[in-house]
Amino acid sequence: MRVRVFYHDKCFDGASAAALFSRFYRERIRGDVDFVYSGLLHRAGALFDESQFDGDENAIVDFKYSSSPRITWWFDHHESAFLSPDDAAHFEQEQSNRKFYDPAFKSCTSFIAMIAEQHFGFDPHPVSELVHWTDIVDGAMYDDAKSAVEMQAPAMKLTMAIEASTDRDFVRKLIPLLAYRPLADLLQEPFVAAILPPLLERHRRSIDILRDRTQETDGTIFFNITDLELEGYNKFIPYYLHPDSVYSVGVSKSAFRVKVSVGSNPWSRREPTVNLAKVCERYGGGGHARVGAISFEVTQGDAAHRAAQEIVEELRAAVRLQP
Ligand SMILES: [Mn+2]
Repeated sequence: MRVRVFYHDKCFDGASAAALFSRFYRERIRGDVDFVYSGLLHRAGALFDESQFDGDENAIVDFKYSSSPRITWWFDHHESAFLSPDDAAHFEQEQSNRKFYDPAFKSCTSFIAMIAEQHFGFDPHPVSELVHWTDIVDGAMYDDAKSAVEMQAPAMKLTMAIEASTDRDFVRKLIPLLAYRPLADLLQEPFVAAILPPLLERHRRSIDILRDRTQETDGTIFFNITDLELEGYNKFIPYYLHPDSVYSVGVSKSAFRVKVSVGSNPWSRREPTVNLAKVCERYGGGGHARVGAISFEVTQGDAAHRAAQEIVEELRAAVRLQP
C-alpha cells in the first residue's frame, strides 16, 4: 500500500502536518503502508500536476483543495483554501469523512491532531510537543519579535532549516522523524546539525540586509530584495527592526517565482484591520487574515512590483485612518 502525501513545502507546519498525518494513518487506518512525500509551493499558474496523484491513496495537507477524485484525504486551515468557487462547492458536497477544513485553527498540524483523535480514536499525547510548537510557529505566538528572531527553541531552528535549506530532499528526510522524536533530538541528526551553522550565519546577515532595505511610512514597511538570494528569510525581522509598524510588504525572488509577501506585526500596539488573505486573493494569491502572499512568474516582475506598490498604498491609507 502506497500513500502519497502532498504538503506545504518549506513550511514547519506543512512538514509537521505530513508527519502527523502519516503517524495517524499508520496507527489508525492501516499499518502496512509506504509513504511518499511531495512538497507543494505556491506559484503562478497551475499548482497541481495531477499525474503525480499516483498513490493508492493521495493526501494533501496544509495546502489548497483539489477536486481530483484521486485525492482521498485533505486537511487545511488557510483562509484561502479554494482555488475557485467550483472547488469550494465540490468540497461542500463531500461525504467521505476524509476531507476537513477549519480556518480557525492556528496550525494544520493541531487541526489534524484534533480530527484524528475525535473521528478516528488517535492518541495525540505522543505528538503534543509538535502540536504545541506548530501552533506557536504558524500562529506567530512568540512573546516578542526578539524571541522570534533569536530562535532559541529547537522548533524555531528547525523552522529556519525547513524554510531556508536549499537541499530539495531536506524536508523529505525530516518528515519521517518529526512525529516520533523530541524536537531537540532532531537538531543532533547529522543531516540537520550540518546545515544549522551556515543557515544561522545567513540569518544574521539577512538582519543587516533588511536593516538597509526596509523603510517604514505610515506604519507600513516596504522592502525589495529581488536582487538578492534571500527567499526563506525570517519573516519577523522587519517587525524586529520596526517595532511600531503594523504591516509589511516585501518583494523577493527565487528561481521559479517573484513573491510579494504581505504580513502584519504580531506585536503591534495598533490592531491590524485589513484582511490580508482578501487583499492577496485580489491578485491571485492568498493566505491567512494576518499574513498572505502572491506568487508571480519570474518574467512578471513588473506586475509584482505594481501589486506591491498598490498594496503598500492601501495599507498606509488604512493605518492613517486608524485612531
Ligand atoms: Mn499551516
